[in-house]
Amino acid sequence: MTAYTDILVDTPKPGVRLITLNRPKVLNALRSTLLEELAAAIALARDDTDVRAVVLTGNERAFAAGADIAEMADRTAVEVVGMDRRMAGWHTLRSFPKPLVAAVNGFALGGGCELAMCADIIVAGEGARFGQPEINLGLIPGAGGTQRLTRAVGKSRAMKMVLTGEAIDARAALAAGLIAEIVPPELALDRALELAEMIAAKPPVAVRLAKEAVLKAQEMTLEAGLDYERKVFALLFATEDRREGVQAFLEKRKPVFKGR
Ligand code: DAK
Repeated sequence: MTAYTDILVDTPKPGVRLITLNRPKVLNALRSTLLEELAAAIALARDDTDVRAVVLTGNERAFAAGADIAEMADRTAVEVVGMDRRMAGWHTLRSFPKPLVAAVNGFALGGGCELAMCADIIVAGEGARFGQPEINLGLIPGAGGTQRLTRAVGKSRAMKMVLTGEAIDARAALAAGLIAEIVPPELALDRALELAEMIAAKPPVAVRLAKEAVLKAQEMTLEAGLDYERKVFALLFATEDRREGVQAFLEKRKPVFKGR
């Protein structure tokens, strides 16, 4: 397995890859090395047919407190415009085709909140805090915060977070639809792994297309989205796993999915 300095990579359950951000002393600040390692690990998970779902987590104090402010301090605008590798890393995360579940405890701020929002499902421990405090640094969110957060929680709540820099707690994040569940902090990772394991046991082609279809809902008109869904639905009738799923139901047995 590849050697990393800023992340830990593990396969705790069949089909489930776990990636842990591992810069605890600086609350998992997202320096370039970390983002590059994370993108590399995600790309490996994408290309490994044995990986059916990924869980991304931090530690009990922080999921990630944002970009590494010390690393950013002396950057010029020209350097930021030319950060193609960093942008490519974010793109790898955003376009990951398999289910990504985030287990968030503590701070998910700035780039950390944007990273959590790359996940398909966010499970938060009580005490988690989500925020976009870039305004306090004379910046705005730079990895999708103004766009993803607005789609997730609506204009008014997104405006409040982006313009004031104030974080919201897990309860408010749940009410706003930013996260899927709140659990006691010590159970956040277990619950995320449990969800990932459930998904990993489902037919992978249907899972992939289901993820794609739900994401389309954020980009397409309703009519175009419904049309897209109908075509994908019909396409799945061509898979062996669909036949197996239906057959297993009729025969009152557990299905054995093969990803075909
Ligand atoms: N960067 C670097 N170090 C950080 C950090 C960060 N974002 N956040 C915390 N740390 C470090 C602290 O400096 C401290 O280090 P030592 O002093 O012990 O050496 C250690 O972590 C513990 O932090 P605190 O002592 O501050 O702990 P507290 O509990 O008192 O406060 C806090 C926790 C999370 C409220 C506070 O640390 C804080 O406000 N942190 C900064 C949060 C923040 O402003 N985040 C947004 C950063 S800007 C881009 C895309 C995206 C971005 C940039 C570019 N491109 C595509 C180009 C994203 C930008 C951002 O995220």
